[in-house]
Amino acid sequence: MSAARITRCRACGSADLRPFLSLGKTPLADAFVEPEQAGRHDPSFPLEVAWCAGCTLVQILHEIPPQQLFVDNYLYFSSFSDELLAHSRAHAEQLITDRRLDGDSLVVEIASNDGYLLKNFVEHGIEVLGIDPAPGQAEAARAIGVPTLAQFFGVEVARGLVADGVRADVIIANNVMAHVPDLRGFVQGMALLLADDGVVTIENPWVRDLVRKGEFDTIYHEHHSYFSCTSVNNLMRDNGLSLNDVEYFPDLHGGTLRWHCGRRRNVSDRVRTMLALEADEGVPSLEHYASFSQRVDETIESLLAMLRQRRSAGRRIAAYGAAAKGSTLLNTSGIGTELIDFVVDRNVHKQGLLVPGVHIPIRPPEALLDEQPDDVVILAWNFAEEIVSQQAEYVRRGGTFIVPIPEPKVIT
Ligand code: JHZ
Repeated sequence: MSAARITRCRACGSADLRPFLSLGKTPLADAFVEPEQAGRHDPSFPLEVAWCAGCTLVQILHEIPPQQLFVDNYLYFSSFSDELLAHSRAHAEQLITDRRLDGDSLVVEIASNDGYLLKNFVEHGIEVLGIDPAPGQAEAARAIGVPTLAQFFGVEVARGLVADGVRADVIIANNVMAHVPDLRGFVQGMALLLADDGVVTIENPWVRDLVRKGEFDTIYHEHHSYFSCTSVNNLMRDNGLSLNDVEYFPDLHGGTLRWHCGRRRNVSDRVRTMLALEADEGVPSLEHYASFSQRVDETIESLLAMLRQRRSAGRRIAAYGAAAKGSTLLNTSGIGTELIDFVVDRNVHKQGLLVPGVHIPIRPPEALLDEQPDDVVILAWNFAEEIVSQQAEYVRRGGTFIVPIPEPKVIT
């Protein structure tokens, strides 16, 4: 298995890509390892990030075939976070009201995972179609009544659906656009599938917050692109959609934007304000990213110093959340079982396996009360509040939670 290095921007085709950060070589963040393979050295691939002078899109340069990322090695199930489920329900209810959806409407979700979002429309008698190539997740979605096409979405799939007479009133693409190597085909496919007066809503972490809050661990091979409002505006305009509205969710996945797009141009003041804010802060420029590499080094050094100091004082350390970002943090920092005994995670599909690269064992959350480690590093820091409230008993018994990002900090 090898990673191909791209030479042209995946959004605008420019050959002027300027690298600004290298995270070395890391294993695939969701390629969890069977305990029998503990002795092996996992394949790892360069993780290098660049800015495009043509359209300002931030992107990684090495591409792993999507089949390996999302079919062969993908145990992420969306339904393990109550906060994400609540956010998704609110999103569905807002769409039902704003778009006056009813039994004659069709909602398509790309990367519908285990049906965590579409199930809300099904409850209201609205027709849905999920599209997701991950076999276990597609199966779980079907089992709860969400019809799902187990495929990668792109212009070909859209053409096939349109040929069958399918047109979507709403297309939802949450946390998937970053995963797509052929961005233009992806957006053109959505433009094709969308009804004339339909809406596309797209959510993705905001690259402005990634930099501002030092969220370097969200950079891994699954995430080909890191979006700003400016780069999304360019991408939509060039591929048959118009960016018409934008919402900001500061706490979701470290800071998420929801872009509303349509076939017709109807641009809101919120879009103009957001584009102006990004221009003011310099988000579209290369200078914005110039000192990021140094910031990453500083975060890693202070996390290592903190954990080593606590470990040498005799404290036992565990971690919470076998998240993809956790794999990235541990591998880029070189933190293994010499510092962290085990990681806990609610996702039953990950329990019993080892974190890629560093091979720390993954156990159910109950292990925190069984073992009562002194410190727990929250690798899924985006859900820190939810996790700490679930683990009130661990804290009551004297346990300590640490968040690693933006700076390592004890929070309980
Ligand atoms: P979480 C995934 O990244 C993968 P990850 C993907 N590439 C992507 O883009 C983002 O999501 C959006 C567990 N957990 O969601 C569940 C508990 O155990 O931050 C997950 O394994 N108990 C598609 O993997 C992990 O933590 C809990 O109470 O970085 C969180 O992973 C909660 C809330 C979560 O995404």
